Amino acid sequence: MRKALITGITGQDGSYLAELLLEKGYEVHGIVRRSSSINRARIDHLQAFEHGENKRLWLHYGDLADSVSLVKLLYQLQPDEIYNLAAQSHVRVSFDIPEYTADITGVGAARILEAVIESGIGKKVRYYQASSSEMFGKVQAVPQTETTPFYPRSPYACAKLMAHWLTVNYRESYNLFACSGILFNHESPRRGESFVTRKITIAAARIKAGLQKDLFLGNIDSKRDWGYAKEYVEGMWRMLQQDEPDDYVLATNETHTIREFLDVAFGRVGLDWHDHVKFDDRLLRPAEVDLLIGDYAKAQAKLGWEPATRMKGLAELMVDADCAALRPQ
Ligand code: NAP
Ligand code: G4F
Repeated sequence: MRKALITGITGQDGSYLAELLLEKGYEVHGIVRRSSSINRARIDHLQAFEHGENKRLWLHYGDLADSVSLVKLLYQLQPDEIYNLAAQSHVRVSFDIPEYTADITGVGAARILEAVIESGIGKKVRYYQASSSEMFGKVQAVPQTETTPFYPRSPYACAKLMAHWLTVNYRESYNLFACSGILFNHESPRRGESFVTRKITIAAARIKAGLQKDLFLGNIDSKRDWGYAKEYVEGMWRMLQQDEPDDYVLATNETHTIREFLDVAFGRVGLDWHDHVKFDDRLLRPAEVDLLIGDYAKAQAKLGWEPATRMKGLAELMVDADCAALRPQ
């Protein structure tokens, strides 16, 4: 039975990836942070795998800030695959806590890569790094590919760039099977509530239900390449099943403004967003990423991966899920 370790298992992607790996018969281990309240809603439905004779899911306390716990865990578990998904993942927040973001999102990758070497599992393990289209920032080419130069526009993107290059560096220095997935925005009903898509779909559902009147947003002119998270975790897994480690873009090759997302989301519940959306300049960023659109040709050719869900279908399924969550059970 193959064994995988996921950092960030309680997050959007971690939960879908855990599901996928359990379906594929893996033994799955996840690192969770201690918090004052239990924070496992996204993986609660996997509890059946945590108990009984067929136990295949283990959660371990740990933190990307704590090197020793990482070395100990890797040494004890000897995983076949590691997916490093943990991060302070919010771009706007990274301007408020740049040092913390650099420590977890950037140096955190150094800690886990070094733990791979120190624990002696470097020869057999396969490592996935959750890199980001934010690294393209002020884009130097349209669409963006694996060879497009990076131009980060936030502390988050700078930290991700560090983690990306560390992944390449450890691959070249230690012959590690290490892949960097440069993923464009991917969303789902499990997306964190403070990211723009989910903020919009929750608001559309609540306004329709009469529970909320207005929605405050910042810059709604930026363009994003939005795909469906459930499909993107399949791409992560495929990267680690190749003969050689490499870096891949996962994207939809479509871009849309937030205004367009608003059209679909509010349209789904028969509302006009112009009647509800208000501008709040506190939601603007010191530097913005205006346009992202990814070319996934390499992933398609080498991994046989392609996205099935585009922005319209994605926005609709998210609104439907948020409406359903408001109905009495
Ligand atoms: P997410 O929902 O914000 O999940 C982040 C995960 O990291 C959570 O499980 C969180 O734990 C964990 N975490 C945060 N700080 C940690 C620490 N110090 N030690 C251990 N764990 C920590 O993010 P996501 O959307 O699933 O994204 C997964 C990864 O892909 C992230 O690295 C993100 O930056 C990257 N990425 C995301 C996208 C996207 O569009 N979603 C695109 C490109 C790259 P808690 O639950 O305890 O907070
Ligand atoms: O939803 P967002 O916060 O996502 P952003 O900044 O693109 O970052 C996400 O995708 C990255 C991949 O490119 C990931 F690496 C990263 O971890 C994260 O998952 O913002 C999208 C756009 C921005 O232009 C922002 O300025 O929406 C704009 N926006 C307008 N009003 C808002 C809001 N964003 C948020 N979060 N909240 C608003 O009220």
